Amino acid sequence: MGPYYKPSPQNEFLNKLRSIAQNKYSISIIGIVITIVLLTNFIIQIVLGQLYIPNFSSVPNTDFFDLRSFEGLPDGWQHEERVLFCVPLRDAAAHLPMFFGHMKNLSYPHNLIDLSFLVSDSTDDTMGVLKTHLKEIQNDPIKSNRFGEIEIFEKDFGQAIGQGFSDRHGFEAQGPRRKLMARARNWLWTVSIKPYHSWVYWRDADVETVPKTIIEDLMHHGKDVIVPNVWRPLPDWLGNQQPYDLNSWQESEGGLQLAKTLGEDAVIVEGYVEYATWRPHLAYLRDPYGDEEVEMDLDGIGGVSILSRAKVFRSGANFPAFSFEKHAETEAFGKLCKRMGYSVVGLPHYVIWHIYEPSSDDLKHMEWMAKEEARQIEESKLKQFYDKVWSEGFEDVRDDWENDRINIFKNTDTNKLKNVKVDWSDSDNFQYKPPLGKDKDKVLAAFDPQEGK
Ligand SMILES: Nc1nc2c(ncn2[C@@H]2O[C@H](COP(=O)(O)OP(=O)(O)O)[C@@H](O)[C@H]2O)c(=O)[nH]1
Ligand SMILES: [Mg+2]
Repeated sequence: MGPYYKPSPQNEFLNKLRSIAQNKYSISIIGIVITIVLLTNFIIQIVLGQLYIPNFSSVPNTDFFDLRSFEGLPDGWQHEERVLFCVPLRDAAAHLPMFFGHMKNLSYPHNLIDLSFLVSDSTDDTMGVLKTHLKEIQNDPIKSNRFGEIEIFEKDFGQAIGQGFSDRHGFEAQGPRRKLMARARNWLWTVSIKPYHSWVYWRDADVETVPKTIIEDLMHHGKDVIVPNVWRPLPDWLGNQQPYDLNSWQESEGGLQLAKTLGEDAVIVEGYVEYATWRPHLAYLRDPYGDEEVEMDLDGIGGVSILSRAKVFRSGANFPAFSFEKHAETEAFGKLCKRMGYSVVGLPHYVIWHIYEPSSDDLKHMEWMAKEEARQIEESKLKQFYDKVWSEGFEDVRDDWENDRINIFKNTDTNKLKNVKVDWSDSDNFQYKPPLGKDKDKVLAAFDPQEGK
């Protein structure tokens, strides 16, 4: 047995120090490890954009939205991004069956599309027809055909201009009409946009032909605001097809000069001779064989089919219902977005087709064509009748006479058959004997056979 060892107070103190030092060492190692783990986690969260998410599930009637999650990705459909689909409607009952035909075919996941309609100043049954179609599509046995949330708004703005083609497209009507449409559009998106919408898509009801992939086709360009080219079919007698939407254009020197000459409240409307701006129009740059992916920077845009990131609206863009840079509505929206630093783009070779509606002149011409056709039918009937009367009342002997004539003349007209030659050689020896008796005063006619040779 070894000697009993009683640690001295001095030794005890040293031992304590030693063990604390050992513990501290391990504590600091643990501390470093924890710090590294936390830091790594923090960095990963920053990179993935997932910082702290507060949980409000315990607070009744409370929703939390991290708005960074709804920025609008080029492949939004892969990220469950929701699209607010806005449709302004006025006297559109006749177009709705066609419109819903397109809606059924849309390839963007329907459950991610929220529909929003604004019905204004309609004299037809737009609301009733809308309801019928919505009822049908939302009760589709195939659930994937049904859309997300649907909202319908009704508000009249007192639109005084008729909804006929020539009423709407007359030059004088443009300013007031465009301002009023701008108000309608603003009412529509402001009441319907939700924090969870990443995109806003605007579509007119009267589009005749459009790819079912339209939303993805526009979205994958990853632009803040983007429009397709819009044309319309025409009847043969008008040349088959024509650019429709002249509101999508690039600013030009001519346009800027014109704007300077106009009053503060003036609204330039593109595509009218009254306002010659010489701007390049998206519509006219179409090449039917061109690459559909080609982009063109735009300043003004048309409203037939616009895809826009929702943040564009959230950050304050709208459809000016007043003169903004001498424009209003969608053209001014394009200009405003450009001013706000957003990308505004059009696709010259990617085309959708607006319906053909005859103008008043077209209608007049069509009326004339219909009358002309009826007249020609009547005329041909009359001709048939007279032909019949003629053939029955008179015997047509023209063919017989032709044959007779040949037969008669082949025996009488011998000129061609026989070459008549007169022998004048003995004429010089001709002895003239003056007549006698009652003819004695007669004289020979002065005739010289050589004369006129
Ligand atoms: N809410 C509302 N919608 C309208 C009004 N005017 C037209 N629309 C709708 O807006 C879209 C575009 O209108 P449209 O007359 O076809 O324009 P255009 O093709 O440029 O002449 C269509 O879906 C119309 O039904 C209006 O005053 N109020
Ligand atoms: Mg239209």
